Amino acid sequence: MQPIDPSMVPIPNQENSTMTSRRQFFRTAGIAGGAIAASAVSRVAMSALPEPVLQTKPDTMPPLVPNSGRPYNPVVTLNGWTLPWRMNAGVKEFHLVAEPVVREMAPGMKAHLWGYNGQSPGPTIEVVEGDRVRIFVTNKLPEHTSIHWHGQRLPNGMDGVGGLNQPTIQPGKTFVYEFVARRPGTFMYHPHADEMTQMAMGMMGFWITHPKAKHPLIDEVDRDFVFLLNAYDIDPGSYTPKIMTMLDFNLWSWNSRIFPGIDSLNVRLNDKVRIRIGNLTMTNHPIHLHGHEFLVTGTDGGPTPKSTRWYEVTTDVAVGQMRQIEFLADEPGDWAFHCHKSHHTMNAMGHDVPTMIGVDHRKVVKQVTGLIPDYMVMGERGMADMAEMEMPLPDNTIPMMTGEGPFGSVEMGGMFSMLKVRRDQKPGDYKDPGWYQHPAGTVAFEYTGALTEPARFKAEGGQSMPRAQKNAKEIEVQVRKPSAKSGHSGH
Ligand SMILES: [Cu+2]
Repeated sequence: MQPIDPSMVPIPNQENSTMTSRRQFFRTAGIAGGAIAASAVSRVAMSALPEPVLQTKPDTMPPLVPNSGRPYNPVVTLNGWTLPWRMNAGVKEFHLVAEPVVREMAPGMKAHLWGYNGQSPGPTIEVVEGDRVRIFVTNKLPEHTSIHWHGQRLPNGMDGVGGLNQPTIQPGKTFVYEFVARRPGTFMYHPHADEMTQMAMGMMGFWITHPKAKHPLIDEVDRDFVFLLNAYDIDPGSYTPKIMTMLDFNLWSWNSRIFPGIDSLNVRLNDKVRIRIGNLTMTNHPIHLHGHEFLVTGTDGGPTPKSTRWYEVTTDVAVGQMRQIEFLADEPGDWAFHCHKSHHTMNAMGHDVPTMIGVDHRKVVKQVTGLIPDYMVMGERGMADMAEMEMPLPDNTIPMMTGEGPFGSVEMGGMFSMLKVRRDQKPGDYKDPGWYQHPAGTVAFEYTGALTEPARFKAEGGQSMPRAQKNAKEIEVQVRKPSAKSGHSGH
């Protein structure tokens, strides 16, 4: 992605058409109706646009410690970043640029997406409860857009539904959104114009409003991570998502990254950790953490009342929802952290393949090889072979089950990462500490002693419930997926 040429960004004082659309916007959005004083409007019109900040790398950037405005403990966006702002007469000004981007989803695989400021998802926006926020949105897409500030309390004309709350932002135009961040919490932003296309193309981002003072329901934490659940349908070997797909996506991602491209969440032993997860896919995701129990301390509606919290290891994040979980990271190790739908921890090509477990292919293979010399049977012993087989892949895709761990292939993909808990991870250090060094005698190992007969044979006669002596006909059920076409559209 090339950095934006600032001269391409329309500046209100120089471009009449932008002024026109802006005047029209304020009229239509009903700001004159009392949401913002007239003086504020003219101040916006007078000010130049803040220079847009771009990010070209998909790395997890360190937290952006606020250097102006009220202090807070910043979040870390997984494989993402926080958008810097400028203070203008007490108003926090941000500049989002909606534009086509190239996102590396994992090393070896790039996708042509739409996003904001060089990446998909867009940068995280962080403000403090009570802040007046002004967001300039420049549209560099080939079609109109808008931004909806999912979950916020704001004047109706700032809610961003194209056609309902405002005219859409035409290509080349810049609109201004301005409101006070009224309640603390976790929010998302995404277009509300040609949503099906624009969300399938990766347009979305996170918004955090930190509490202005100590809040009875919002604890202070040592590490605060955020990421969005998103999904794409990109055929192996191609670059652009299929936007008409309703449910059968083949790339299940966190912040438009797939395992092994998703960074681990690296924390210090006994850190209090918060993770905020937003779902902008078309299905729910039961997010599961190994080795620890967590509390759901917040939703997109705000912090949860203490009486509603109980310990869990999996929490479902439904479509359009946000869940905020908190736990004490008091078990050292590399703990898996993933969506529990097994098809969502798999990359492209894990779909529409008939089940072949137990099928003897030898005769078939012999015949097919005569016609197709490279023919290969998939999944005769289960699908784990897929992680290791050396089948030539098309360009720009990665194996459906992959990722090297310290003991071999992890056989995962998609929505999978790790929580790495280390005694010597320094406060504020988010670097990957490498693989966990297990203390001697704490790793599962192969039993090499003598094998005994299974105990159930001996127990057969001694059941408390007598077995029915029916002369039942034995039935063996053979399960095979009906056809590749009928698929599994329900997951
Ligand atoms: Cu999932």
